[in-house]
Amino acid sequence: MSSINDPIKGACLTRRRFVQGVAMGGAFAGLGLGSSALAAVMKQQGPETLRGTDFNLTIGEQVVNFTGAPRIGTTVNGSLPAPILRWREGDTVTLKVTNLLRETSSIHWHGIILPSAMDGVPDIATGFKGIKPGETFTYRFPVTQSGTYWYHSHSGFQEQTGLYGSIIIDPREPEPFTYDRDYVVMLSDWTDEDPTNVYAKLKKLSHYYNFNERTHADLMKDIKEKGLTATWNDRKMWNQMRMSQRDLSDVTGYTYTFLTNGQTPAEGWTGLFRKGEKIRLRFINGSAMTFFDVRIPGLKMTVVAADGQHIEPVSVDEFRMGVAETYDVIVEPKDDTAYTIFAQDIARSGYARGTLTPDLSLTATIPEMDPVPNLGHDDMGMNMMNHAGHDMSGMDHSQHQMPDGKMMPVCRRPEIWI
Ligand SMILES: [Cu+2]
Repeated sequence: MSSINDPIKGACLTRRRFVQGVAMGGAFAGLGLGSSALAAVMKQQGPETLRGTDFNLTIGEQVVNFTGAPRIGTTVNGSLPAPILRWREGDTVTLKVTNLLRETSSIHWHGIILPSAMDGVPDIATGFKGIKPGETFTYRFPVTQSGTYWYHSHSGFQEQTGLYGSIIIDPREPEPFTYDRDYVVMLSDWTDEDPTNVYAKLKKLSHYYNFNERTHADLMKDIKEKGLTATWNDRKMWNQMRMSQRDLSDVTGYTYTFLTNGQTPAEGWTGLFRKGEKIRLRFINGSAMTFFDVRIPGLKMTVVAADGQHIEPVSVDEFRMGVAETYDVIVEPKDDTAYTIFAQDIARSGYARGTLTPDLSLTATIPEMDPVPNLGHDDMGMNMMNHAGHDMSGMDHSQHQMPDGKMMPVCRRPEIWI
């Protein structure tokens, strides 16, 4: 049932396809804005917010440039990340999704409770075979929940190449906390490489992007500190699993540029505030492969929701986000100071960065990355399902049936390359 092989066949983003994609990007010029102009708009503003009950979303290709080298990204309405969708609990939303790619596409509404036929995972959602090139699929479903969620392609490597966006659902009833303004902080990972190549390299050599494997010197140090028997037993367990304590990420900053709302660490994304305000930050890990450790030096974060669900508020200095998770936190800057939102990848190979500031002329220091952590055996626990229900083992768990007969979507994620 595992569909590990499908995405290779389905994606086929060959070099030639990229070249074709450039021509495709040119087609956007006909819409009034050249692709470079659109890219410039995106850089300044991040994704736009679409509100209401009726949405037209067009999946296409677009020239993007995150590293100095132009590449083709997968976009929605010319935007990477895709537009922020703002719904209202209790409404019925209609989303007409048109696929201008040359391959089948799909949009899966992550964490949204809906009828199976609307779930958007090809061959899993009832009767849904994906959206063929040139076709429009109309999703329509009642919005029965509130909170921070996201959506993404469930076809080929389109999520890795940019097809992901945020969903904010405003609640009918007041929430158990207040805030003055809110921002989406969408973290993601971009690679200039063709994801098909990244995948192929990992199939051949799973450590390809991991430069932090433990060395002989580490071994001698362990023996000195823990003694030979303890070290031996420890290593034996890792070796039996054919893993190591440094198996933090299969794909790292060696190929990835980590993005905050589509902005590179060099540019950074900026959110403005007024001193004394309570700011709700809606963190979403929309990456294909990356776990992030998130902190804002100088600010306590009060986590008020996880994966869209209210939780008993907890105040933290840092939290770890798995792929596809969302966390809502509230921060209250007391000074007219700029703060860095710092999201290091778990392997410390890079970071995503944003700034919260009362004044665009202020800058905040960017901290050094922390040392590479070693995993404990618990971190590699036999439960390979991450917090959001994403299967980290590459197996296919499709959907869960809810008590009322509705399907609670759980992503099948061939794009997680483990
Ligand atoms: Cu998902």
